[in-house]
Amino acid sequence: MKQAIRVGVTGGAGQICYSLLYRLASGEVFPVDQPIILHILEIPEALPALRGVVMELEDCAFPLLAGVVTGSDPHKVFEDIDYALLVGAKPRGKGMERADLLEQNAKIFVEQGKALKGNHKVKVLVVGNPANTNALVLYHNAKNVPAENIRSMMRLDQNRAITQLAQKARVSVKSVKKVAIYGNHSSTMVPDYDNALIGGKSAREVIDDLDWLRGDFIKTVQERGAEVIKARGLSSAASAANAAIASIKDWIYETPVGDWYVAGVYSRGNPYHIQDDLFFSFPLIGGDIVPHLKVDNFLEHKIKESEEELIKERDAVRRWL
Ligand code: NAX
Repeated sequence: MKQAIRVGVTGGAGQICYSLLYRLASGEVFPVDQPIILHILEIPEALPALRGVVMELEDCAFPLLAGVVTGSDPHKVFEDIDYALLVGAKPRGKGMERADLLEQNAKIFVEQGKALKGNHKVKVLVVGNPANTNALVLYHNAKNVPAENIRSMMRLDQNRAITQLAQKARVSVKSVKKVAIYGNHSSTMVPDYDNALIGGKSAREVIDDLDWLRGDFIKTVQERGAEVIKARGLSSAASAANAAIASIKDWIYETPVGDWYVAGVYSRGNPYHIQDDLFFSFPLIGGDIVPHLKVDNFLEHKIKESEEELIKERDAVRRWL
């Protein structure tokens, strides 16, 4: 039997993990017959609920699940992990200012960064919001974890954009390729209609409705999370877990020819002159940012706005970097 890989997951008793953990344990992510050990971190108050989640994992009798480690101390739970899916975060409470949200989450990601210090092999996907800035805080505190081993999740935004384009063009999602999202995972994110392809042709030409592309398309993708909350009474969980699974697959398998994927990556030396020292979403092939893409002035302006928002977020957590 192959040696098990160790997958750290935080926020194990939360909504996203109620889908994510079972999909990881089912063996759908890693290459065939790869045993996995889950290392699940939760805050002390949520450990009893996590016990229930683990009981259900046991009751699935997943053949590839070789063990489950749980606890509240990241220094112990993260020991020797190969992957870290950092889902747990502090939600925005009633009346909480964005600066407080950034600060409270920064503290979490300082600690988790320190717990990963010196782990050269770990691949870290930050899901918990504000995901891009949490990833930046983590990077600055996880000494010796290479910048290219840390990403923030943007795949849900990409999937949302793919579906919107497919529905508008009345085609299958399979026909929609090269959808990029730039910037922050927030309401300033920028879905790119200029480089997307539908059935191999420019999405802009196929849809032939620039007002829709600049208006409803972008707005729907940016506000989809809030719409799900309105409809379901709870935030996106199954689709977020699905995007986390896809993000790991994007990372470890070859990018299909004729397509790309998106993730928030460390901006140092990027080909688009986005400021250094941010986690910024770009289209990627393999591990590399796709260079030389052109967008119209409308999108370019929006990308600048998202960059400015990330710079402000960085300013708010400066003392944790
Ligand atoms: P829940 O509130 O259901 O679960 C979060 C869990 O994290 C809770 O069980 C909580 O106890 C735990 N937690 C809090 N602090 C922790 C810490 N320091 N260590 C370990 N666990 C901790 O939220 P859920 O719906 O699961 O969403 C999780 C996070 O994902 C949120 O921050 C959410 O905003 C974010 N999202 C990010 C997305 C992205 O595309 N990047 C999309 C989906 C989602 O909104």
